[in-house]
Amino acid sequence: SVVWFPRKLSDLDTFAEKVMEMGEELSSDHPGAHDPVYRKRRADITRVAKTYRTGQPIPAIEYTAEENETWGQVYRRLTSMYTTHACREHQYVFPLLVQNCGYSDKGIPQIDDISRFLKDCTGFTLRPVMGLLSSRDFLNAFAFRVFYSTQYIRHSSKPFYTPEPDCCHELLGHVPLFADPDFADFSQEIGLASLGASDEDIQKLATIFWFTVEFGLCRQEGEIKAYGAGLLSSFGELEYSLSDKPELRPFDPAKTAVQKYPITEFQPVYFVADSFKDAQEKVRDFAANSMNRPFSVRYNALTQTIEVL
Ligand code: H2B
Ligand code: FE
Repeated sequence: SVVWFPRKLSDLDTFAEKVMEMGEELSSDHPGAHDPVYRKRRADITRVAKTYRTGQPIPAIEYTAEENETWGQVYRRLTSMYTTHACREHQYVFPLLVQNCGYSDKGIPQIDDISRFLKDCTGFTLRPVMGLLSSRDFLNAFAFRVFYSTQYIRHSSKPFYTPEPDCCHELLGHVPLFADPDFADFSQEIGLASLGASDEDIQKLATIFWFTVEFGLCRQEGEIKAYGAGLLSSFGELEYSLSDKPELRPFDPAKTAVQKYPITEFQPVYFVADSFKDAQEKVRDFAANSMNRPFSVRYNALTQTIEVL
C-alpha cells in the first residue's frame, strides 16, 4: 500500500497548520522564548497561515518598526556579500525583487507580492506556514512548485541568529532562486520524487534537499559560488563556505543522500553542483533507479494535478 500524497493543489490546504513543533510554542533556547510580546506577535502572524486556503491572496502583515529594523540589519549585512559570494542566478534576480516586490533595507516585503512575481517567472507560488512541517509534507509541496514560507521574523535581540526558518531566511535565501527556471525545475524534481515515497526514501530526499537547496555550492566560470538558502541567509556561514576550511565534494545523489550533517554548526562538508540542469537530471535518475516506488508521477501544469503512471 502506498502512502497518501497530494494529487491537486488544494490538497495542500491541510498542511500549513500541521507543524512539527507546535506553531505557537518556542523551544526554551529560542531567543524569543521568554519574551511575551514576541510570543504574542508570533501567534498573531501564524494565524494567517492557519486559515489560508488555495487561491486566496495572502493577507499582508503590518510589520512593526522593530521588526523592520531587524530585517534592515540582516538585509544590509547580506546584500554586501552577494556580489562576491552568491551564484549568478541569485545576483540576476535580486534587483528584480527590488524593482517588483519592494525589497529594500527599509522593511520586510509582503509574501503575496513575491508570490505573484514568482508565479510570472517560473510558476512558483508561496503559501504561509506556521512553522516547521514534516519533511514529507514540505517536500511534497515542491511537486506543485509551492514553497511554504514563514512570515514572522527572528527575535530582535539576536539579529544575526535564528534556530529556525524566518522571513529573512525565506525571502533573502530561498526566494531569488525560485525565480530561476532551471532551479525551479530542479527543486520540483525533488518534490515529484517525494510523492508516495517510503519513509526511508523521504529521509534520503530530505538530505539531498539539505545539501542542495539549503547548503548547496556550485561551480561557475571556474569559481565556487553559493546557491543554498542556508548560506545566502547567514553571513558567517556564507564566508566560511567559500573559504579553504570545509571539504567540497561533487554532488552525487546516491552519496549525498547518506551523508551525515550537523544542524547547529557550520557544515564540515558541502556538495558542489555543475549546474541546476545537471543536478536535476541526477536527481531524476536517482528517483527512477535508486528509490523503491512502484509507480512514477508527472505534473500536469494546466490542471495543477499529479498524474500517476
Ligand atoms: N518546514 C518549513 N516550514 N520550512 C522549512 O524550511 C523546512 C520545513 N525544511 N520542514 C524541511 C523540513 C527540511 O529540513 C527537510 C526537507 O527536512
Ligand atoms: Fe530553508
